[in-house]
Amino acid sequence: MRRDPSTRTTNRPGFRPGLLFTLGLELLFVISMLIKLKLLHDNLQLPYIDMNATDTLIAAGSLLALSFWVFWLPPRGRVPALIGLDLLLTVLIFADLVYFRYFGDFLTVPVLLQAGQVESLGGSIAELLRWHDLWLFADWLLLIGLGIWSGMRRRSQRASRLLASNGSNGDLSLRSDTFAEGGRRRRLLGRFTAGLLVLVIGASAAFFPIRQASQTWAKNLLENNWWNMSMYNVTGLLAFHAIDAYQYTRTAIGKGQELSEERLNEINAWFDEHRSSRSASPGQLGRYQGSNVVMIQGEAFMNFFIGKKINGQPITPNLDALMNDSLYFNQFYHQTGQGRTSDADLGANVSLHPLPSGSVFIRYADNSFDTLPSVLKPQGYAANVYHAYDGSFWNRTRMYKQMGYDRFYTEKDYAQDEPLGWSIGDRSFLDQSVGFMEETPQPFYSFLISLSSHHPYNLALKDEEKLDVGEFAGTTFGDYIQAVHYVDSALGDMVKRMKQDGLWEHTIFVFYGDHDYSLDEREAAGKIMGRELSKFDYDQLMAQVPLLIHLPDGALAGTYDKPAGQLDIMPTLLNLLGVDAGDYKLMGRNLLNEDAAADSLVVLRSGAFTDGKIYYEPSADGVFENGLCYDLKTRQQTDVERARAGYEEAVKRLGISDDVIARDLIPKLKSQP
Ligand code: GP9
Ligand code: MN
Repeated sequence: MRRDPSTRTTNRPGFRPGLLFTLGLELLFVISMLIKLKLLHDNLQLPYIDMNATDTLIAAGSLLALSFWVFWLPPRGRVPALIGLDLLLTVLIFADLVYFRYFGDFLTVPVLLQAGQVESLGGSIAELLRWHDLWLFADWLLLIGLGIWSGMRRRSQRASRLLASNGSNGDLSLRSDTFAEGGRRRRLLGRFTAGLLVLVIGASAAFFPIRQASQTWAKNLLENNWWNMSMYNVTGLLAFHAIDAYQYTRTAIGKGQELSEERLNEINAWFDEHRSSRSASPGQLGRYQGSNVVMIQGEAFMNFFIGKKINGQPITPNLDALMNDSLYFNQFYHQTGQGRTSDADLGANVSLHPLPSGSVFIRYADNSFDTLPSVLKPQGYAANVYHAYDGSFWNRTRMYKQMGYDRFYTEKDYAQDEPLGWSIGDRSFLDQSVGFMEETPQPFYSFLISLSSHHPYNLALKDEEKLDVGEFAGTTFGDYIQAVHYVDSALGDMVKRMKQDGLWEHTIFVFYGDHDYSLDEREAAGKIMGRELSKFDYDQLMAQVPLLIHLPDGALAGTYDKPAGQLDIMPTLLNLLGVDAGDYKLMGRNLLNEDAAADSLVVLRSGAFTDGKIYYEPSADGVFENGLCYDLKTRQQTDVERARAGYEEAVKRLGISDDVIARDLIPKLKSQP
């Protein structure tokens, strides 16, 4: 039967999710995702980090910015697009939640690409799931309904359109086409403007508060991120992932850029020229082959109070005693940058300089490095790392896996029997760690990172652990002295146990400080040292930490005043253990090299350096001549020209190290003849 044209349905408005409807859907989407983000946040139970109004604004803004394009789609695509986006984000939030329960961290692009880490969740995934996680999927019921409904609407629309076209009349349809054309254009413009508005509003709501934070209390956040959780605290989950993806891409592009042949040759030539500085003196290679190595990195452990007393009481009696049969380097420098503890770790275990900004542990954790554990393992060593704190701090979990350790013992592995400061006290930490070592096959390399002497140093110590710090009582400086005294005592207990348990005589024991104590206390430090300190004295003091090496038979003991730095630890140890450090692309040198002409330059990340005769402090503007050069004998300023050659070499080294890291060069350099 032919239908009367006047009853045709062409101009009857079929179901089209108009802008208002889309806006409603968008609102629903944002609200439901906000609820999920809040659910995730509450599950994380992060101390000190709440989800306040600004965080909610950032999250809502991120959601709008993520979904603005939905407005640009033809009406029938909008419901499926929002459903798809909801599914994707829900999966992301859920994956982050599960990953966090295990690693205390969020998924990042490198983690996803390095499937190994996710795999290691393996069988334990089921244990990481909770029934209440189902709330994250509650809106899917609604979405399924919405999907079915929108599908049905579309089908019935199509059917009526078909019907209408069957009964169309040429003239009329021409006229209505012109009409429709105008309407389509208007709708397109409306769609485009609405999408753009949503994008601008969303991006602004997310961007401005993040920028405000990163310019004030979370300064340099993007470059110098030390913990994904603190980044999350500022950016929220979605912007965190966006920034992570951006940084990953930027790093990958940087890595992918080919270095010129000339630059590669220059870098190779530098490592070749310095080969003998890294190698052992004749007859020395492998003097302690097969010994265990226990290396402790002391938190904020400086050098100026070693061997000193306060009110007649020794501050570090245990280290002082250990010094009698150890090598003590009293002109030893930390070479850290913004990556602080992680940079010291990198210097000692990888023998490369840290970066000018950020932490290598965070930015280049998927590089291929030659590390103390990775070089020792083929020699038959077990290699473990111990730190009784959150494994994700400084991105350690990932970095340590990449560095080749067998196992990373984190706070989860330690009995919380001595709560002190950020974690358990170092006494318990060191003691429990020795317990773990005793179950480890020998020889082993154990790297331990202490924590009790962390800023702000106000430990609730028991009375018998305290020193009488006199005039410094109740000050941060006094608390610091108390804290390092406590750590010294914990070290003493550890050495005692190692001796009792028969480990000591098979072990090279190393202790060094990671970085300065971040206090501007020139006068107080001078009082401990028994002399007034000049500005230069204090600058130099802030750059120095102790290095103590105890050899299994107590040989080579004494105080060494040659300049040295954290990067020198790895080559020194490798040679003692029978691995020629000359074969590896390390930037440090062997401190036991007896060649008098051996290189003596110690370069700090700031560009400051010393060769034992002079000490150069660069100026903030980076102009060589504006830097200050000090004569270490007179301790007075001297002609800056004396520092020129050293300065050029220092700049060269930092540049080489930066290239090696940013271009992930170690494998390439090793493959070159
Ligand atoms: C935390 C610790 C501290 O795990 O290593 O790092 P820091 O703040 O000193 O860099
Ligand atoms: Mn530290």
